[in-house]
Amino acid sequence: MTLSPHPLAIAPSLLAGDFSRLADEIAAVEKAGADWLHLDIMDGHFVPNISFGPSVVKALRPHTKLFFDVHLMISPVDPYIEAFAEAGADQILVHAEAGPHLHRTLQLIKHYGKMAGVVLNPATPAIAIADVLDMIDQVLVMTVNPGFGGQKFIASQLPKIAEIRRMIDASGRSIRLEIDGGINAETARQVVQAGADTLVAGTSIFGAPNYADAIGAIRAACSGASIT
Ligand code: S6P
Ligand code: MG
Repeated sequence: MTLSPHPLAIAPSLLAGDFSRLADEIAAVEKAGADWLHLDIMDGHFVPNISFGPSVVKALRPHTKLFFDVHLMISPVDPYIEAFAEAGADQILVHAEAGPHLHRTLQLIKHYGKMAGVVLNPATPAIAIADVLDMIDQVLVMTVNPGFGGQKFIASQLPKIAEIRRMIDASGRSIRLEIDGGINAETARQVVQAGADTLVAGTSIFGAPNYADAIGAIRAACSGASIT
């Protein structure tokens, strides 16, 4: 197994930010050293919570140059791809569990010129992405059941992360491996050791008194982390 060729990217999840001043929160994490911004879209159907939609993404787009990593927890998802693409998403992530036609959904994301990723819930095996590896830019492994921020990291996902790292390496393609749920300095190191290169963190950044310190702590914990 090899280390990811990608430099570590840290993507604060805006879901844990103060919703009454989202633009300020984005500016603060950008200044604090965030690499990307992760935006969680929930529909109250695919997941038991509702967050915000494309109009909010569009309103936030002019406020930052950060890469918009848009995590769609919605079903059906195809009718909304165009709206999120036009709202300013840079990458659109869809759940393998959200519908029967994942390949078609990924084609649609590519049609709109966006980077595409597949998300796997904790109960979904790695094999679910095997036949779409040739058309994706990222795999996102959930280390909580999606729906709410602030949940406990599910450590049983570590072997799956390592398995997906091997699949990506074998594909020879440039595909990022992102992890989402319960990420803090301690769990960040574990997932990077398993092969991750991109980390979503909500509560551990936006819940911290100093965002730069929180991002720095995650980065420091991962520095030199070697895959075992
Ligand atoms: C999981 C959630 C994730 C978010 C989350 C991470 O329910 O929907 O997709 O990215 O906000 O938050 P935290 O607090 O676990 O880092
Ligand atoms: Mg997310």
